[in-house]
Amino acid sequence: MLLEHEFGLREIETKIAILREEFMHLHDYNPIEHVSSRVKTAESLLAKATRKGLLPDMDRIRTEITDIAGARVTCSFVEDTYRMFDLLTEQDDVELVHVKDYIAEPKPNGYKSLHAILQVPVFLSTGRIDVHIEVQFRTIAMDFWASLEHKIYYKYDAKVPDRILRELHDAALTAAELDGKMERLHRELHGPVV
Ligand code: 0O2
Repeated sequence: MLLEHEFGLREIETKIAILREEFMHLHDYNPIEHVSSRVKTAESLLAKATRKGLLPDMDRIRTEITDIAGARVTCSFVEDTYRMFDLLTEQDDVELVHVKDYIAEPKPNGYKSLHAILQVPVFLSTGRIDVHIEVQFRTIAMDFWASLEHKIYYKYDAKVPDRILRELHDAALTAAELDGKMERLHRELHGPVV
């Protein structure tokens, strides 16, 4: 199952790489800062399946754990996150299963990102299988905030003091302000991309 998801993830990574290169070729502009991806380890998948009471039903694990494979696309500006989301999900062989727009509606702690669960076909020697891939689109500022928040959350073993939670929330607002400012400046210098 992990290998099948690895294959699906590679397809998504290739699609993103093609979009990025074509975009640079057509518009002389790179909307993606970086892309990272991972497939859950067997241990982490087993732990999540156990937590959700899905064992030993492999079909339920396959349909209910939709982040076995994930890619994170860090974009320059907010409009690029939506643009990349649209370009990827409009493709014929990509089915959008579910979307959570934490950019439009941030989580109470301040977390922002656009999450998409995609379904892509993988063609094996035994035939076609469909796998779910989670893709997160975010800006550099959102990514900076999320990685720091993640570290703090683990440092305090999920019991983060209120003062730090408030400061993190403030920092998320500052990051959003910076995103807005940078995007305005970029538009002023270059105009809209397309
Ligand atoms: P990892 O190591 O990044 O994979 P789920 O339990 O995933 O099925 P949930 O929580 O509704 O259901 O999924 P959601 O909201 O789409 O979030 C899943 C992932 O988004 C998380 O994966 C994180 O990567 C990221 N994320 C969501 N909320 C936060 C947040 O408040 N702070 C930070 N830093 N990241 C967040 P995992 O599995 O937690 O970890």
